[in-house]
Amino acid sequence: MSHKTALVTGITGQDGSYLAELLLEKGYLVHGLVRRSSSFSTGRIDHLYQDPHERAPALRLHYGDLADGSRISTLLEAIQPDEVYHLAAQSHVRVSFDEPEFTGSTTGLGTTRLLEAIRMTGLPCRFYQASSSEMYGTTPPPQHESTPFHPRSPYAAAKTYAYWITRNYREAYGIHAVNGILFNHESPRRGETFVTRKIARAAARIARGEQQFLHLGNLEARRDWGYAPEYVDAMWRMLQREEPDDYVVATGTSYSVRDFLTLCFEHVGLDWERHVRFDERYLRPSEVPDLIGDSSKAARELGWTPTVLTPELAQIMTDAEVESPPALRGDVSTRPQEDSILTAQDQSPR
Ligand code: NAP
Ligand code: F7E
Repeated sequence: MSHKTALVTGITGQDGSYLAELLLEKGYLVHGLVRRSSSFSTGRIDHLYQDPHERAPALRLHYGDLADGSRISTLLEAIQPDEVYHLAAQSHVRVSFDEPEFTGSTTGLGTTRLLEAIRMTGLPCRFYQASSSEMYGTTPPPQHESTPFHPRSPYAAAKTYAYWITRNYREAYGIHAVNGILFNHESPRRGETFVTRKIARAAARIARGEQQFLHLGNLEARRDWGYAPEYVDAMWRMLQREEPDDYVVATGTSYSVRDFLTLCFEHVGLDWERHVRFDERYLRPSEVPDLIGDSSKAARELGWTPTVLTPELAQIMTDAEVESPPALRGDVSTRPQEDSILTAQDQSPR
């Protein structure tokens, strides 16, 4: 068992929740950064909560926001982490076109605020940056660590900046800082407006007769979709290496949105073509057409290989939606969805 201490930003998100589980299993003391909101955002990690009144918990949460550099410094001083996993970001590509400045400040400059806090406090901690395959944009596949970037969204541009500032702090100040260039990874904990979760949930709802149609944008985009719990293991492996370096993490396979629809709908015995409608509001002003990652370096140096490929992933996600208890499903028809918060102005860039 490890006696290390980790700080995880974005602990309430998909990856943060799986990473917290992994680190706790390994015996880490895990500190998580949580931004304050008017309602609790800890649904994905509630099962890990331990009452601090009964014993000193191995998971400890702290309020903090990526916009607040001084708070990040204070927390680092107090926590003295051995490892910092920086996962927090405005992570939705379509939303980044609506909120480019905010995305730049959180997804881009948020990384600088953390790295600068590490530099100023002089802590000898290791740093993981959640870089993204979106940085490759239109550069043809397969994409690997030396493939040139061509970001196609404010999100991707912000991630590309964060990638380079991470490398710069490694080269300039000798900080053990790594970039994990992760291709799409999904799970039943994926945010509800990302396409895989949206499709899996709709397949289950349509099969139950709770919904008739699913509205989607570009069905031709191809993605390399892996399984999130396996990808957080790669993050941990990167920080255990003596020499900091950058790694692509991917399955090496690619499927279109149309393929993913077929996989989920056939799994519940439905023909998706009878239920899917096109909505141009889900198109992006500039799209990323085709991503396939080459993760041979991660296999060679980290001993990491994926076992769950897209067809199995689609089944895992659809089964989770089919089995989800009614109380947890909510009434999505009355909840704000991607479509109900898009305004006429949001469509102007096209
Ligand atoms: P996610 O589910 O959207 O989680 C994002 C996390 O960031 C949430 O905990 C969110 O808090 C937090 N956050 C957002 N803005 C913040 C702020 N201003 N201050 C503090 N915390 C803030 O994302 P994910 O899928 O787990 O991805 C984790 C990271 O990997 C992200 O950086 C993402 O861009 C990157 N990435 C993801 C993928 C993928 O396929 N999933 C691939 C490559 C890279 P709330 O819960 O309060 O919203
Ligand atoms: O879109 C198309 C859409 O939003 C996938 C983030 O985790 O992975 C994620 O970014 C594709 C795109 O993920 C809808 O146009 C069609 O081509 O699920 P997505 P993403 O944009 O690939 C990367 C690696 C990250 O780093 C990001 O943080 O699906 N698509 N119709 C749609 N997408 C959405 N969301 N909704 C639709 O209705």
